[in-house]
Amino acid sequence: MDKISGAVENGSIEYKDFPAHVDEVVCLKGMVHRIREMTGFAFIIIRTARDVVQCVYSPDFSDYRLDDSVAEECAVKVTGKVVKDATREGRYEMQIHNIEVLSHPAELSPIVINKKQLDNIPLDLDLNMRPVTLRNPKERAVFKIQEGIARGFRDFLLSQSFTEIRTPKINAQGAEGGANIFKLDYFGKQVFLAQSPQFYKQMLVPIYGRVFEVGPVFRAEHHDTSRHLNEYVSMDFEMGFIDSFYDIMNMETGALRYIMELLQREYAPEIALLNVQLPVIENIPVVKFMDAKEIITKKYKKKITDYRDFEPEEEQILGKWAKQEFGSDFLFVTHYPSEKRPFYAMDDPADPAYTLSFDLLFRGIEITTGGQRIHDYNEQVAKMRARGMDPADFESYLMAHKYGMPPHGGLGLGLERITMHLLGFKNVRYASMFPRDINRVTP
Ligand code: AMO
Repeated sequence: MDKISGAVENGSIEYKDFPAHVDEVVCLKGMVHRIREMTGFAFIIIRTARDVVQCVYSPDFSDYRLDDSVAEECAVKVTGKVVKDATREGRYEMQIHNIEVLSHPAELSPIVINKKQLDNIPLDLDLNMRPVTLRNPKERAVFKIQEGIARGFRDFLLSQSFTEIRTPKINAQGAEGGANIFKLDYFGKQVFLAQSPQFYKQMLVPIYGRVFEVGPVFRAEHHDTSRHLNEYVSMDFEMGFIDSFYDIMNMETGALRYIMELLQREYAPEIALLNVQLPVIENIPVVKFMDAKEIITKKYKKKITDYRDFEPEEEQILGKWAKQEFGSDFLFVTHYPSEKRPFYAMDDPADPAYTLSFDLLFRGIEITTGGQRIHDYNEQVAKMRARGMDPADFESYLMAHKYGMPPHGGLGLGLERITMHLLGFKNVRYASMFPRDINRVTP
């Protein structure tokens, strides 16, 4: 009788372990990335889960006889001896003893993916061919780094006594207002796709104190812009018993610092491959919304046309200002006008035209919105009514307020947005593995 032990050995060595195995025979499983035939020998480059490893075929030490059965994008198991690379200082390679071909592609890819960089492929073609283009080491490195960002966010918050939650994405109400909400027919009833986990994370504060979620959210963006997706990953947290919304900004600063340290420590190959300049995070400067507007007009001589929000160009000016004045890639802007913030934002008691809320700009672009929320039931109901909302439509959300909740606040950080700006992409689609935009639902 078969018995399942629960152990799955990969049986393949990782490149980082090569130095400890010099002169030993080891096994490497991966895809044939590239074959370069030379006179009397050949380089067979193997792409493993994270590495691209140089293996050398030569009749002098290979039992295997190289023929047409090994082609690019064959899945192979290679055995051979680890040796120092004679021509590249500090690098290692494998002298191939044998190659077992596990599978063959039906066709060769129409796109050359085994160069350092995909050659000027238009974005649309890159996205259409993602199952193939992601095989390129630089393209796949983007999402390894993205893994590190989400992992850092999660690990840091777990270390700060947060509880990880998973909230529904099919909802009776939208949380963020505005027209960018997807409507869905739900067995004859109209429901909505979650724009954010806002209601649920707040409801869970009286229960778990501090909660977070990393999950998909949906925004029906009607315009094709370089920084909006219709589905993106929102990294949210919400924390109770705060003294002020500065607690939220402090927690985010700690999380970002942890993320950058984690990337430096555990994602060095990808950071090097993509030539990423990781920001050093010490103290992040803070400026009030109206003071920021004044800086934009007085120092940068830009005429302000809208005092309710920033134009993208204004955010860029502020990014430049933060870098020049404080050497910081990040800038917190606080006290946004109440009329541009959602109904759950707490107004500033000192001046209710503004809210106890903030955005975080990274290199001149918004990556986070957050702030303190209204926790008092009557105050929340009054603000809803003042905005023409019917509190009866939000009965389950308001249960949290009605039956008691602590002062609290939180934030939402767009995973693709932070990835995009960390890696210097001009378009957010490069930072989404399989982006959804107004024209795209495949692959
Ligand atoms: P907001 O709507 O500002 O706030 O969203 C928070 C962050 O999510 C990212 N983001 C997007 N990323 C890609 N495509 C989009 N269409 C898109 N829209 C937003 C941005 C933005 O800063 N509930 C609040 C957060 C909170 O207060 O806790 C919210 O969702 O990085």
